[in-house]
Amino acid sequence: MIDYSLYLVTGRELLPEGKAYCDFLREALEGGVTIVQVREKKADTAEFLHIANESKNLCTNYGVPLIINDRVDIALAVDADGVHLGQTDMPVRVARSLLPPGKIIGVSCNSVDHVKKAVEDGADYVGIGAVWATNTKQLTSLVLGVRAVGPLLSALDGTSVKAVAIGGIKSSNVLRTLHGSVSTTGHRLDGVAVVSEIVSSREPCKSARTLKEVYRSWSNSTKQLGEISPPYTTEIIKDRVADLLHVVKETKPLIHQIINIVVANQSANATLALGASPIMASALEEMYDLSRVLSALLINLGTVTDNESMLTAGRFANDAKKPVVFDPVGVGATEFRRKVAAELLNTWQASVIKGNAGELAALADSEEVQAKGVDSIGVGFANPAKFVRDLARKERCVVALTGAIDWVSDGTTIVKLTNGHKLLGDITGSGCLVGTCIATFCAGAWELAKNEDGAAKLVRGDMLIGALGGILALTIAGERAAVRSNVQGSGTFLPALIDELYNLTPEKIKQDSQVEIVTV
Ligand code: 3NM
Ligand code: MG
Repeated sequence: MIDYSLYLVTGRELLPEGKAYCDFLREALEGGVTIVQVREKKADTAEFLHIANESKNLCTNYGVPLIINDRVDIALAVDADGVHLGQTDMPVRVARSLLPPGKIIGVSCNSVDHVKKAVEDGADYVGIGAVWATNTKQLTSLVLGVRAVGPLLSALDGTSVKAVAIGGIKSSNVLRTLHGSVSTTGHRLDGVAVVSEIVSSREPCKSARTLKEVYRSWSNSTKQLGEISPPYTTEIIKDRVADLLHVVKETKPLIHQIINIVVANQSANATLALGASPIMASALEEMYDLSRVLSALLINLGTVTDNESMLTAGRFANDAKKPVVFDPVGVGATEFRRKVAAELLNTWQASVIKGNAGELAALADSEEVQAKGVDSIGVGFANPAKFVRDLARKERCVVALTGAIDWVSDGTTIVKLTNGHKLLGDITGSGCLVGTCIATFCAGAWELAKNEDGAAKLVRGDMLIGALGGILALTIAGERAAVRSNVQGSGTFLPALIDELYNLTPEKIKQDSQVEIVTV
């Protein structure tokens, strides 16, 4: 059995000034790399052979398999454990016929067709990339992005072919890479392959250790989002949501919101009304400092002018294992918004994605529901329960589909919520207010869980309960506001809504919540 978990690919040109190759490789092996590929793009045959021999000796000392990039003859000459082949290198079948039995053959893949072909041809593993942008290699195809790895892994279902991801993997994104690179069938990566993060490091041993530790805690974690959901009942949901309101009032969490100008004021007021503390900040320079003190981050795509801040804030929040709530307002409206949303979701892991049918259809590339500007048109999805569950599995987070009926799923449990009032649709920004309320309840969930061990998780806290809490708070407040005798229409409804959020109690939530757990 080969351990693919930390796959080092060499690149001598990236060694720090003055670092000898053999010293670097020894330190990397000491740090725990589990398999080594010698990749020499410029060396002539004699030099390649020399480096391969040196590598073979070191790897043998550490009991680590050695793979040779591209050159079957070099692999044979040094009795390496296998070869790695690119799409334009020697075909797998030919390499197999030249190598002794039992040697490893790996293939670089960046499409489902590549993976299918590699399986057919009898490859032992595939390298899927590039998952992130990289300067180490001139790429011949577009960067895949973490969210595109899942379908390639699905193509390995039912086979014994292993998979590693490659391209731009660093200690800062390795957990995001592992968490995001899972197929909807639950197929995960067997490892990560890196060049520069280890080769360019002044301390290759330490760099390798860090990566390996993240892999280890991730692979040991049994509770992966969308795979095992705690056993929820409607009573448990109501109790926990009610508890979260209490936690919010007790802890007054800071909710950092990058939000649009249309709704900024009412969103800040809604946050305060629930007992939390809003900060509406979007300057790039302050994203790091805020990430240290916030309890949840809301990123609302309403007026897309701060994309750099959105990218950066989400990364910092992921680093700190804090909730990131993404509201892709009007994402289907323009090509630009689609592009920005894809870039954001490929960069950080959202904890909750919240949207109306048109927005979520656009994110999921579904033609089933159309949108006009920021509004959804038509009757919605034929099977909304299945839609949210599948999108949650695909995006690896909680998905909340809002509308007359709200649907929420973590990929396993699916919850249907029927609270609400027509007047919520008659004011601007009620959807954005839901996002704000979700971020506030997710902050409560984070406060509850912040001291738990979350090494293998991207976020601490129960984000399903957070999402449900935010929706229930706003829709229950909406119902209560609408029946107030002084509410004449949408103008008087908005301040009444803020009042009802202000006066909301855990008891009211328990009493009014209309929660149903559904199956598909
Ligand atoms: N193959 P770094 S990307 C060797 O996409 C290689 O197949 C890739 O280097 C592929 O870890 C890549 O420094 C370079 O980004 C990866
Ligand atoms: Mg090659």
